[in-house]
Amino acid sequence: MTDRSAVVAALKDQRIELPSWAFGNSGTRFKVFAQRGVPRTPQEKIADAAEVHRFTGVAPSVALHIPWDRVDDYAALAAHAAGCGVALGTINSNVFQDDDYMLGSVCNPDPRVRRKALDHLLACIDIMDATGSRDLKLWFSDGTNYPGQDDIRARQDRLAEALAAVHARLGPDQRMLLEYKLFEPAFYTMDVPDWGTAYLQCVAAGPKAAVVVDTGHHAPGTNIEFIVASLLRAGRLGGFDFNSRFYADDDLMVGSADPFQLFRIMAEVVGGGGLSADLGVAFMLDQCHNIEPKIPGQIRSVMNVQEATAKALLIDQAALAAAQAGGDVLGANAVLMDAYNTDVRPLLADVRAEMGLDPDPIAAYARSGYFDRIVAERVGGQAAGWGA
Ligand code: LRH
Ligand code: MN
Repeated sequence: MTDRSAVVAALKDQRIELPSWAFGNSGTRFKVFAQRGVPRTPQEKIADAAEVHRFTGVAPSVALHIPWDRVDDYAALAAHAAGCGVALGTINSNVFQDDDYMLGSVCNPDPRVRRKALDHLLACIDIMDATGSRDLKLWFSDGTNYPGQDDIRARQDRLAEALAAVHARLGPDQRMLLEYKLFEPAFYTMDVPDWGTAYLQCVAAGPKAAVVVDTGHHAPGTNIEFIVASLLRAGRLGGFDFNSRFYADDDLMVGSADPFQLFRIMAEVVGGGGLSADLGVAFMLDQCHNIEPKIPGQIRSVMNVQEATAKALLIDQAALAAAQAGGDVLGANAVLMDAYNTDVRPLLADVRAEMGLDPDPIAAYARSGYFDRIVAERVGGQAAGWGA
């Protein structure tokens, strides 16, 4: 049987990074619904993220998105975060919201535009130097809408050129994480549409480049855990942008649409040793709480990852290996399903209690009065959003 103390230790050591943009207003092309108490500044977003960490104990860092989180003094912002009890994490570049990028950023046919995009990516590394962040996350909206619009191979060459320049600028302990996405905003080709393209470009860029798996960026029916197992095996799984979806890039709460898929993904992470810090897999949330309250939405999302992880840690690996080796199809499947069908909420409540936390983070947050306080304080100013 699985060693409970090892499971508890792994759950206490779990680290889930929160996206600053999840605390701002977000929506769809149809409507962005403004919510009360929404932060107006990066400092307020970080304070809200710190509340999630206060009640879950496993979300000690916040990813920033530039320019949404642009400030004059990033070292001061890092000090502010430390004062709130969290650290600044992954720096997300943004070369998808400028008119110049209509035909692409680093893949644009126009060298002037490519230079502009590359300068932004390099500026993000300057920010990492100031915040002490390890990872630069690169997602490109680059692509084409019609066959023939541009040369697919030439765009790959342009991308490789930019990634090589970024890789060369990285410091010794810094990494670049390349995120792929099947479609949107481009609808014929995306220049980084899938894990294979991301992997090829990372290998070409160098050893500090790894792939990010955003769970909302695949064609329906894609076996994401197979991709996870393959990237882990190749030593190029840089991290996850966790969310879930029923149809496209819905950015819903991770595990809410398909908790069994999240379990299968975490089963491959656990099986491949991806929970150990030295593999450096970054577990990040990338979500939008369009209609639900944002801080409780993030708390629930962290809990969903914890539950999937706990179930994956409870897989009886020895029994699984024996059944697999013996060709015992039903037996092997049953081992996994036993773990998945285990109610891990009591175990996680115990883990929280052992961490000095309330066993029920959602209820504890509701009782804290934090929401009423920020609603009262955050009057005036411009609520944060995607600035699109
Ligand atoms: C693109 C994406 C990317 C972010 C953005 C907020 O769809 O997943 O990770 O930059 O969402
Ligand atoms: Mn993402």
